[in-house]
Amino acid sequence: MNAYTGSHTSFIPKIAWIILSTVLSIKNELKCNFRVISKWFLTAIFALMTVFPGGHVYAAADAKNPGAASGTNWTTPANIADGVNATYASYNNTTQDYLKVTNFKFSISSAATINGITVTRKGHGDGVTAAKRQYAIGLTKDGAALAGTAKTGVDLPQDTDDVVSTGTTTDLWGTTWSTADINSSNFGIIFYDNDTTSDAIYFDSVTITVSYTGPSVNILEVTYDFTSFALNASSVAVSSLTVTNTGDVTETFYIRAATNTAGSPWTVSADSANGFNKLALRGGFHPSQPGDSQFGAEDVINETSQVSQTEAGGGRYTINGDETGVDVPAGAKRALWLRFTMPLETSTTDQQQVKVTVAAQQ
Ligand SMILES: [Ca+2]
Ligand SMILES: [Ca+2]
Ligand SMILES: [Ca+2]
Repeated sequence: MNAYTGSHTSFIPKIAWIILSTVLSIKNELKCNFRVISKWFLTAIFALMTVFPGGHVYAAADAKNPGAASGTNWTTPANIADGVNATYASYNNTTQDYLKVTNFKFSISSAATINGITVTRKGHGDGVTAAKRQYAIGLTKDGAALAGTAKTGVDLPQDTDDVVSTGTTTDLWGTTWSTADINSSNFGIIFYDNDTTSDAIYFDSVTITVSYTGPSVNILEVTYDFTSFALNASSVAVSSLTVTNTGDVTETFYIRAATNTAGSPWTVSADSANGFNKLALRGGFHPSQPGDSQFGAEDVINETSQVSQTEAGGGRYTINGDETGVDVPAGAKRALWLRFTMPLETSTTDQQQVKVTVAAQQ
């Protein structure tokens, strides 16, 4: 087995996805045959908090040996933290003394929310029955006492190691965790014998996985409306949407859009071409209002969440690189400008809404 002894892994859904949705209301007024004059209004902002379950949940892994392991009546307790395969912290006693494994050196952003903790251990027992090989496991905040609820009756295999995880990405072990708790050198694991038999139990290594959702982004509420314009016409917003990184770490913004009217026949073009019942939307971060022609084809906002780029990196969602949604410092604001192109033709004169969503990735 090549597992790290006493190492830890911080395997993290690292993205704080706070979704900020701007609703563009589009009011169509039938003026003459085959021609629709439209107004679109930016009327409201909705702030929704969502964790994307799919392609935009990022994971990071970090593996280090913990700095400490100790336990009364445990034999060579530090062997669970030595990074050496098949060296064991073992216990062969009739009491339930703690093996305390700490100093995992997590450094999770203080803006994050801790969602779950998983412990993965490698070990075995000598006992000839399953009950004689069982142990209990819990977490500690102070390096000495259990925090929350220990899990008892966890099995070890006989004679030969296996690697087993306890806890889940949403299991908080019966208590709450601040990032300071997790980042503390006293955060760690407590093992103890599950019963009063003296059959030896052995632990070679252990890892901790902390799952969290991280820092936030916010969009400031603005209200504005646009002058009327016709089918197949384009218009650039007269004012910008302010997107603020309200987290405490550097973030990069993602943008997507979708029609937001129930039963709408309209769709958002995947590229920059409008069509029948198909609108086109582009966006760009810039300090001042861009001209219509300054939006490039790469600036299209469609139903797929796409990452901001630098000008050199492709130019998506930037006008000329003066302002971008890339590596936005904590607390910084960016001005997002939208360019809307009406469908070529439409089968509806009902008011339509388009929702623009901005998300952030650490
Ligand atoms: Ca070891
Ligand atoms: Ca026992
Ligand atoms: Ca661009």
